[in-house]
Amino acid sequence: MATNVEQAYELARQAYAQWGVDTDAAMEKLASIPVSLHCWQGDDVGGFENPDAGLDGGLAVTGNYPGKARTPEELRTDADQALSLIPGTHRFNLHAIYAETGGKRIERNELQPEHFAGWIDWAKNNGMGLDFNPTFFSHPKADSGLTLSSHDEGVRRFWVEHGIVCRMIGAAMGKALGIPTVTNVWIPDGFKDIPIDRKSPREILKKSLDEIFAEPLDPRHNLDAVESKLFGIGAESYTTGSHEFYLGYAVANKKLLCLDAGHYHPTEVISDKISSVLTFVDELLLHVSRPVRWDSDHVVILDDELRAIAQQVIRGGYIDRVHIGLDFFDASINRVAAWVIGTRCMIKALLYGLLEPLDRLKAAEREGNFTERLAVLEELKTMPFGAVWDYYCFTKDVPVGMTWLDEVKMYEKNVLSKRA
Ligand code: RNT
Ligand code: ZN
Repeated sequence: MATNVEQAYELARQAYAQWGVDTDAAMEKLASIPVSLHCWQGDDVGGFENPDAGLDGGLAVTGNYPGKARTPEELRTDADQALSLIPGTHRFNLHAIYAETGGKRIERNELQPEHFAGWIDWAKNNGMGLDFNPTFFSHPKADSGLTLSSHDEGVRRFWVEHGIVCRMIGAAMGKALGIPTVTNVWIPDGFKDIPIDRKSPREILKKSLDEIFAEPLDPRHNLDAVESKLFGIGAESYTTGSHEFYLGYAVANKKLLCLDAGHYHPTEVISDKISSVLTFVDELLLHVSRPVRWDSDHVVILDDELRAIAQQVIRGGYIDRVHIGLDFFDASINRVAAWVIGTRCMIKALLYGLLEPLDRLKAAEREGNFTERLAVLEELKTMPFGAVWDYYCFTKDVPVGMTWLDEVKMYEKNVLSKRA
């Protein structure tokens, strides 16, 4: 006896087939697209370097939902719980402050691959790739607000060394796992008030990046990305690493550009930037986030922009050139649920994009038939997309529909609530 999910899927399959869309092929493609889950949703960007260090760098996590992970083991267990509720095989994105140093204080410019051995083993057991980020914030040497763009040579050098060791760690991860790690540089550098000199911090940043990237690394192990930003809290007037700065840097130096959905003016969207940037850079990293009025890093939901991002990746045939990562942190709700909701939404958006009758839409547009283009796009919105999504979850052995929340609630009762 076919289950309801299977029956609903069969009807949906037929409905999409009438549009010339092969739902089975779409699901097969979907299963090949990894989404990189960011470790920092699990503990409010805390890390394990110093439990008392507050978050800074212009970032803010609000909320104090109980049960946040306090150790690497807890964070991995929480991530395992989330991953068990997300269809497909994905990736995990770490920050340098998530190093495991066995209680010893290891300065950030002295971190080694061995400090991430626990993560590498865990990723290997899960069949997942890892991504990585040097941490240029929540550290006394970042207190001035400037790191790689600092005029203070001691400070600058420290952070250059941090960038260098992090690339080596990224490459070690990629080598151990047999799949490249994307190591992404984001720095908080900027000024609260209007600077006199907008020029020299950028010249210094360029020099620092050149030093960090001086050693060529095998792209089968490590890929370098650079992430721009418009502003941060306390750095509202100037950001050294602006969009133009890093776009130029990525083009000139063959680096990946990271587009974070929250890092532009409120009416700018990264869905429109993907095809522009990919005309000039080989590969992109996405930090899929949800800015609400500012770079608030809300949990990703299935909104218009999320679908537009996925559509652009798929319509452009860019799946092999775009690394999809998530970047949000909400401490006001169950953190495991936040991962599950955001990641499932990202996957849903990709599926939605894969279920478009692309040839027909492209043809209509080329013929100037904008009536048909609009009509088709609107009809698609009420197609039985949910039945395909449910069936995808069913075939991937993860909960269909809301039942995943029951598992999170149980996990909260049995595990999270016991963390004092
Ligand atoms: C900050 C950037 C950056 C961070 C993470 C923690 O605005 O988006 O990607 O969110 O590195
Ligand atoms: Zn980001």
